[in-house]
Amino acid sequence: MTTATEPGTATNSQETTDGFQLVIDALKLNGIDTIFCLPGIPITDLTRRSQAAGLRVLAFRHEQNAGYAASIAGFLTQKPGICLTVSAPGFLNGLNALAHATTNCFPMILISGSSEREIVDLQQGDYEEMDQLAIAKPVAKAAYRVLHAEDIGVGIARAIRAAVSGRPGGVYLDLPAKLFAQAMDAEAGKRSLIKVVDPAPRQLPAPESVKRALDLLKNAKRPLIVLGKGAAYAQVDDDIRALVEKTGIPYLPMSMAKGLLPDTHELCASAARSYVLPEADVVMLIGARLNWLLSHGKGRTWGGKGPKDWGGQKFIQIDISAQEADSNVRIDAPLVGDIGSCVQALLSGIGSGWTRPGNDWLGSVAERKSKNVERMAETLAKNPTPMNFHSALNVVRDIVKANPEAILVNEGANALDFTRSIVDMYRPRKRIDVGTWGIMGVGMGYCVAAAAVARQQVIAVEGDSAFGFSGMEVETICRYNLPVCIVVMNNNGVYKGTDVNPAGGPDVAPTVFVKGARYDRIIEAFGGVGVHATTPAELRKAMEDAVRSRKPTLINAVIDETAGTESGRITSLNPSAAKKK
Ligand code: ADP
Ligand code: TPW
Ligand code: MG
Repeated sequence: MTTATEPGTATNSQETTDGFQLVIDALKLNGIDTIFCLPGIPITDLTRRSQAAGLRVLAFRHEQNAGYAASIAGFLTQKPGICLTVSAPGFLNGLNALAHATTNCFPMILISGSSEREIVDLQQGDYEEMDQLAIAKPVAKAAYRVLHAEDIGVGIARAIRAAVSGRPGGVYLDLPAKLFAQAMDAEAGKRSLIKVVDPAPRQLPAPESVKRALDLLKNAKRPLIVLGKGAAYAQVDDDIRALVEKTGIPYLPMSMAKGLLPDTHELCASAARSYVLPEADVVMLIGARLNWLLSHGKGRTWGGKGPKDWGGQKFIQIDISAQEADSNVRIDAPLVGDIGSCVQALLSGIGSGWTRPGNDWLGSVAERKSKNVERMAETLAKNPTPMNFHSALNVVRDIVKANPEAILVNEGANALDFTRSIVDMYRPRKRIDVGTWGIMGVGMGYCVAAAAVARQQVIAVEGDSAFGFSGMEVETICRYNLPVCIVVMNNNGVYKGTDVNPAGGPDVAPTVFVKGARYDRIIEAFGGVGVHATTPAELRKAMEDAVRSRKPTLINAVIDETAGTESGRITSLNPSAAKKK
């Protein structure tokens, strides 16, 4: 065991501390109160002692789910979500979530125990040997390793600052097994810790950038605001609302920005998306990237003649990352800074003499909206047998409306796309979903984090395939008795349940699952409430009961297996065989 002593300290106290304790003390000192983990060598005692020290320690059945939970806790709280894993395989299981956090700009720290450095570096075959730091680097915003107990304070401080400052992201912290048992003088240990001052400092936009943006906006005939999940993350909800309402500019919320202003707001253009994107002449992006989710800012979606042609609109982009502008198309007015400061600067620049967009623009948007809303209402009113996505989601829509504080978790293909367009959100940061990568598997991890961190009722709408990626965490949800109501949209497979094996053999097609599976029985194994629902009425009753009782509930909602489409709304991204073209 190494004994670390503080250089230059003449009088040391009698008491000692160790690596385990210093990690816990450093986290607590920085306001971290929850750890998402899966115990084992060398971090088992770290999980035990963290719990003993008053941290909430939530243990999962697979590290990927603990990691996703940490990532979304970061999004919801602006504090880095902490995921704690064992070495090599545990680390790799958590790595997916670290990459996810970086991709989605969520602050998260993956802390992994690792094996003996000397053995790993000589590749002599240690228990769970792996050069974890090197593997984490390409997918992390930053990656650090701590070798000495007296550096734990610095290591945790750097990890926190890296995770939350500037564009948030995933940070890896490598803690070799030997570190935990290192003892050092308790007083010196205490002094070695750092309470991070102003971890995510405000970044003010330059006045000339603000003026450039305002000049563009003022001269716009058909302006549009796009709100992304960066705007939701920023927690400046009132200012964003004031900006929209003062300027009178229609806005389009990206999926996780839904509810930043209520989806029922008169300026919400969601129901007229395919009209406003090509028609707008100036588009202001607030915390949203022009990636695939926005068709890279060009092509037919934006009114371009060909699939890669620019549609002719000018862009203003508010983002904390100075590198983001021009990543896909020209940004005429980049506004670099934190969203709070940028929006405030715009608000004060607008002053009182602002002219709202003309009625020709607002009227056309409103007209398209009401037509589409009417059409949707007709579809939702139908009650087909078997139940389809629309008739089931009409129920979810009502339940969310009646419980606007509930957090909606959503993944799947059709189960995702239909929910996003049918279920209105009314409050900020209440919708969390597959995010930038469109990944399956975030579901149950997100449920645990949302229930534990936000302490709200959680409603999860899950494709049956999507649910399978993290389904075992239903036990975790029951173990912690979390108020989570999971609705599995069971259409017997990926996209739909109707594919047949083209070779005619005994194996079913790769997109098809066991027909008529009873997902509701899974939760019953752990003492939760399982419900098999084949009609909207049964689904409604089950959801109402779940929300009232706050008991862990899983509803197997039987959906017409022919109802979905291949890849949901992103069929066009699916490469089809050359002969089919
Ligand atoms: P969406 O998927 O909703 O379109 P993205 O994840 O593509 O959103 O974009 C989020 C953007 O928000 C990122 O470019 C990120 O740098 C930015 N961002 C995150 N937090 C802030 C903040 N506090 N201030 C400014 N920009 C932010
Ligand atoms: C980690 C590919 C995209 S959507 C999907 C898969 C497997 C499941 C769709 O079926 P589901 O929804 O959930 O039943 P529905 O309503 O359309 O039937 N692996 C990862 N991420 C992704 N996105 C995939 C695979 C995929
Ligand atoms: Mg399905």
